[in-house]
Amino acid sequence: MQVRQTDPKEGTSLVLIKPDAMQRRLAGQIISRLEAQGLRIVAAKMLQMDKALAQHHYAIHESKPFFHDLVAFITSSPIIALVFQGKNAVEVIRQTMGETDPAKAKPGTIRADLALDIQHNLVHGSDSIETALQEIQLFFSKDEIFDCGRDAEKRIC
Ligand code: IDP
Ligand code: MG
Repeated sequence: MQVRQTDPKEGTSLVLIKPDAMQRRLAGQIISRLEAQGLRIVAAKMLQMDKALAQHHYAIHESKPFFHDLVAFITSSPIIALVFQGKNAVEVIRQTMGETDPAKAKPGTIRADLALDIQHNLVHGSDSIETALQEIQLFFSKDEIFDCGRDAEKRIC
């Protein structure tokens, strides 16, 4: 059987469909917009983040004034965590999401088109290749990720 090789420029990134997106029935639309960029889902699960996971995931913001509210928001109801794979995945996802503050995000981005405010901005995407690897490990074990290179025979590529 022919095995397709993963493009060396292909990367992976963590995406979280945040509580506001779930409550507003926007999960499908957000996932569609990311798939439309040519990215593929290689891992997915629904979960409710607990305080410890939220504090770890957002540790970089620990000293920010919005940290407490952010942890309360992200743990407030279930989310969907996904790993997307594809060419320049981190950058493509960041561009598709738009800036953190929807008021500043470019038209056509998820946040500009659909988000309500800087906290309720619907979606998380890792901000660098290094961060992506750390964040993916926080949410998924290795055997939950259907990596394209490793699992080409499973025909998700
Ligand atoms: P990002 O999600 O675009 O990477 P970050 O600066 O990493 O943005 O902030 C993480 C999350 O914290 C944001 O997505 C948003 O939900 C929340 N957040 C960021 N800045 C503020 C703020 O000034 N007020 C309230 N919430 C904020
Ligand atoms: Mg960030």
